[in-house]
Amino acid sequence: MILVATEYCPFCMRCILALEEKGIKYELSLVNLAKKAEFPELLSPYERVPVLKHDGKSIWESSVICEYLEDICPNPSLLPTDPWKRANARFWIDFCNTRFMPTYFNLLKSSKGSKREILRNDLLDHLGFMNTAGLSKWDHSSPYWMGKQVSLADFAFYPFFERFADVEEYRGIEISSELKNLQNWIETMRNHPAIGLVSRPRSHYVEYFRNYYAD
Ligand SMILES: N[C@@H](CCC(=O)N[C@@H](CS)C(=O)NCC(=O)O)C(=O)O
Repeated sequence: MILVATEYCPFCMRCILALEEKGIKYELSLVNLAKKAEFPELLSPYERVPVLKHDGKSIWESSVICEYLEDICPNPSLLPTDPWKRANARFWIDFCNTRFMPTYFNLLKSSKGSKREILRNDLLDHLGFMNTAGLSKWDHSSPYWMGKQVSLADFAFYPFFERFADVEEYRGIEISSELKNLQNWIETMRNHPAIGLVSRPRSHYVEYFRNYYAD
């Protein structure tokens, strides 16, 4: 199994986390997207990575790749067994893909001005919603997004909190100390074994993203 990926890609990180958590043997093929015209066969139909190559077939889109990994390797499971909880995990993955992530990247790409302020407030609203609607139902003995077990919902969101220094440092976003559930979840994830394999210090992201996002 080969995962075609690129550095600093939160979507690729989701797949790496699922592969690592499941203990699946894979090869990581890192590509340089600046030269993507040279390897169209390695990209998705949308000309993106990650792409998973397995048994001569290709699978695209990080959320789909993660569900595929769940299908071919159900143990350890990264989705709850209860159908409602399973649906709930998928709701949060959808929220991450359709609300949280676009706001996050639009804020980073925005130039100074009122549009940036709107996006800043939108991202803060999303963080509040995640804190109260997503994470408030669990206590400290159930610290992951869906409870006691890490799941694909954790792996959908975490890559954005791994690099959160970019919105903090360059767009003035702060996770309020009142968002205790979110703070606890971030702490839990930072201590999760698979995260140790992909994480870098905050200062690394501040430096790396300076060229892209500093005004
Ligand atoms: N919805 C896709 C998004 C993947 C994506 O946007 N990947 C970026 C890298 S982080 C990419 O391949 N961009 C193509 C480019 O920069 O040319 C997924 O979840 O896999």
